[in-house]
Amino acid sequence: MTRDLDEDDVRVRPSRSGSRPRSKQRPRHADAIEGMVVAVDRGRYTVRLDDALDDTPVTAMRARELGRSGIVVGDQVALVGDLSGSADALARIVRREARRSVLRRTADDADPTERVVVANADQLVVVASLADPPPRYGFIDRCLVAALTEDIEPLLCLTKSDLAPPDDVLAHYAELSVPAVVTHRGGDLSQLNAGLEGQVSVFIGQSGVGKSTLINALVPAADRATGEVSAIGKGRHTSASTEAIELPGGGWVIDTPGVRSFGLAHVTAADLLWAFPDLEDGAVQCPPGCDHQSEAAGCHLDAWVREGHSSAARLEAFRRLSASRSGT
Ligand SMILES: Nc1nc2c(ncn2[C@@H]2O[C@H](COP(=O)(O)OP(=O)(O)OP(=O)(O)O)[C@@H](O)[C@H]2O)c(=O)[nH]1
Ligand SMILES: [Mg+2]
Ligand SMILES: [Zn+2]
Repeated sequence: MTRDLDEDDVRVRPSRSGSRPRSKQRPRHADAIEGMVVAVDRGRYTVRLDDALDDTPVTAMRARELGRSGIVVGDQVALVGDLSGSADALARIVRREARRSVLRRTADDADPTERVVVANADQLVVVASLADPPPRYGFIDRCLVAALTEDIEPLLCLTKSDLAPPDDVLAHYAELSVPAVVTHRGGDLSQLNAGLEGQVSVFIGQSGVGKSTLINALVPAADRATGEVSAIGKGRHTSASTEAIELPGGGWVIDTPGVRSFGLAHVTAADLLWAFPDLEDGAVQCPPGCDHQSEAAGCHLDAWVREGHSSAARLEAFRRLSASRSGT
C-alpha cells in the first residue's frame, strides 16, 4: 500500500525549507469562500459552499500552497476561483480549516499506515447486519474503539432484522451503553432519523451490510448504488467512494465503501481508557506500561472496581474492547 498523505495534520514535520510555518503568516486569501468537502475523486474535490443559495456543488482542485495537507470528505475548506458551479468551472482549495474530529484507521495491524477516513464527524454509525453477512463482534468492537478514542459518538445500527433477531447482539453491547437501532429494508426509520438529525454521521461497516440501502431510504435523492451480497462475497464492493449526503431535516450522512477490517495499530490502551472516565483514575496506581488486562500482572483496575468506583461489567467491557485492538 502506498503511503497516504492524509495524516500530516497529526504528525508535525519540520519544515524542509526552513521557512517560517505558514500558520504564522496572515491568511493569503482573506476573501476565500468556505465549504465542506462532500466527495473526493482522483484529485477532484466536490465542495458544498456554506452560504450557497442552492445545492449546486463546486468542483475544486488543490492549490499548491496547501502543501501536503490531506483533504478528505467532511473537511471544511476555503476556496477561490470559479465558484459558479457550472459544468467546467474549477475552483482552488487554498486552505483546510482545523478539524473537530478525525476518524482514522490503519490498513491492517501489520501495515500501520494510518488513513484518515473522514474529518469532522460527530457520530460513527457502526452498521452490522444480523445475517447475510452475519455480525462479527470483533469488527464491531474495533469500530467502537475507533469512535471512543477519537471522541466521536458511536451508534450501533443492526440491519436485516427480517432475516434474524437482534437480541444476542444487543445483549453483547448492553454494558457499553452504546445506543442501538434495529432496522430492516422497507421498515420504519424514524428512530434512526432522530439519532442522525443535525449531526454529521459516518456509516462504517463490512460490505453488504446495507449502508447504502439505509442512506437511500433516509435520503431518496441520494441514489447510492446498492449491490447483491453474493457478488460482494466475491470481493466486490458496491460503493467505491465516500460521499456526504445532506439529510432533509438537517445534518449529513456519509456513506463509505465496505471495509473488511478496521486496523487500530495507532490506538493504545491508554487512548481507550480515556473513553472510560469511571476507570481512568484507577489506572494511576497501575505499574508503568500496564496493559490493564489482568490483576495477576499487577493491574489496579480490579481493586478500583472492588472499591466501588466502577462495575465489574464495565471493566470487562473495557478489557474486551482493549483486547480487540490486536484482532482484525
Ligand atoms: N433482507 C434484507 N436485505 C437487505 C436489507 N438491507 C439491505 N439489504 C440488501 O443487502 C444488499 C447489500 O446492500 P448495500 O446497501 O449495497 O450494502 P453496503 O453496506 O452499502 O455495501 P458496500 O457498498 O459494498 O459496502 C442489497 O442486496 C440490499 O438489498 C435488509 O434490511 N434486509
Ligand atoms: Mg454501499
Ligand atoms: Zn492496569
